[in-house]
Amino acid sequence: MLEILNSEFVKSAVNPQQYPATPYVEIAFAGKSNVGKSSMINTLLNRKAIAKVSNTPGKTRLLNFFRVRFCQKQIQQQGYFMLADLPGYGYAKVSKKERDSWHEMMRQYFTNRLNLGLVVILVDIRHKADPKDMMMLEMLRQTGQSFLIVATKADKIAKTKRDKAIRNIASGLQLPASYILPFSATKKIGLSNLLTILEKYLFDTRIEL
Ligand SMILES: Nc1nc2c(ncn2[C@@H]2O[C@H](COP(=O)(O)OP(=O)(O)OP(=O)(O)O)[C@@H](O)[C@H]2O)c(=O)[nH]1
Ligand SMILES: [Mg+2]
Repeated sequence: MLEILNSEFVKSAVNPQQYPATPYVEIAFAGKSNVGKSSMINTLLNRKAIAKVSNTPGKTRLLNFFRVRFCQKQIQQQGYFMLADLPGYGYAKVSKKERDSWHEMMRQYFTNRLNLGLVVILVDIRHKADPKDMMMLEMLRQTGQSFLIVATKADKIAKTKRDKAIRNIASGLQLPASYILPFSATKKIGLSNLLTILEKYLFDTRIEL
């Protein structure tokens, strides 16, 4: 079992020159504004507010980097990974100029962040696949990037409706339903599954411990 020991905010950045230099593999969280990226990071890291949560969509406009120390209990190994909270997309009220600069920021991140390992894409479990999420997936596929889809706010629909919601999202994104993990930051639904996936990822990619 993967256990998060502690985590610290490292810095915010826009340009590749500002990204923190690090030997550790990075896991990035991306998704539409307000989908729950920062909330999910706080839940994963077991912190109340290391990532800023807001009711105002589009609050996170920068790339925010964190360093996380973890432990794998059975084998008693400790290590670090980096975590990036990426700025949300799809918020209607931003100007074209802001949208273009977001796009450029993402393009640069995906092409220049050499330690980037896994991208977690968040979608709202209540909504069907959105063209902006498809665009994001396309950007990742073009660069051969590994990704995982998490359907957030699972507490907002009845448990009996979860499987169907996941299947709908999966067919919209043209992915198998097994690629999509239901999650809730408030009720901690899916947290242990997420930790298991991250553990498998971190150990399979043989990061330096
Ligand atoms: N019920 C419920 N609400 C959630 C959950 N996750 C996030 N929220 C709420 O959704 C709103 C947005 O959450 P954030 O975590 O700030 O979303 P974000 O994706 O980081 O948003 P931006 O930084 O603006 O892109 C907040 O009001 C959260 O409290 C969840 O799992 N369940
Ligand atoms: Mg945020």
